[in-house]
Amino acid sequence: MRIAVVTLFPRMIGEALAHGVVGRAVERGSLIVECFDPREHATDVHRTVDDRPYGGGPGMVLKFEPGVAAVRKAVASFPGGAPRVYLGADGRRFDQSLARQVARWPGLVLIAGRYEGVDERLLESDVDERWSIGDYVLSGGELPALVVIDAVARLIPGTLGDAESAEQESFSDGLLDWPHYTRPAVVEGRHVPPVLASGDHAAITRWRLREALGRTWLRRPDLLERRTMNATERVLLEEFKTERAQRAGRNDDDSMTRSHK
Ligand code: 4FL
Repeated sequence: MRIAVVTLFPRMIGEALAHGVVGRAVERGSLIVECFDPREHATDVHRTVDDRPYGGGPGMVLKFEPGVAAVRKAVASFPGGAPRVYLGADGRRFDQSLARQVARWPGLVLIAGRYEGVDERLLESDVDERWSIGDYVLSGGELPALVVIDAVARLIPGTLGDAESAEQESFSDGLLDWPHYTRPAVVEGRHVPPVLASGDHAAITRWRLREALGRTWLRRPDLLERRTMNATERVLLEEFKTERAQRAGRNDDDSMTRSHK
């Protein structure tokens, strides 16, 4: 897959994609990311890309001409063109289901704006979609573009190893992850759950699914509501709730609560 990024800070993009799982996908060529910098399309001696907003106020606005030139050059770099997506707080929420769709597209142009803004006429004339990664104010669209690229890259064949890819498709889809542990077996009096060292793989699988269901129920009930549980899952979640209630009961009338008062 190939992704073009229109950005005033191309080094931010290149550096961030040079590491880890995504870095290997780039090295291998299964992911190609190319930046298009509006500054290269500035026509004056100062290479001006922004200007003061009409109507006054603080901040600068990305000028139409260098911005549009960069977007059009990015689009032209795809044989059949590509969808143009602007990253902005007013966009459609980018989530895992959108990431799955995008992973099947051959190409994509991501346009990173600046906090102060981009001339609206560029967004009207040269943008197909607006995506937001969440409700917070950032100084630019580069980090959101990187978030989109990372999430999509993990889903294209050849990025993850076979084991990791299989896991992604697994039963725990749509749930929060289960807890993870590594050696040593005890740290500061905290023990690894014994089942994980039992060698009973069926029991380990059940425990992981129970924990994933339980955590999702506790921390992100909205995710559970969007997902239908099968019979096994309903049983495991009930087990989680029962164990949790028993633990809370035990902790009520002894040391835990009183000793900390
Ligand atoms: C983009 C915030 C996407 C959230 C400022 C410029 C943003 C953003 N999702 N804030 N771009």
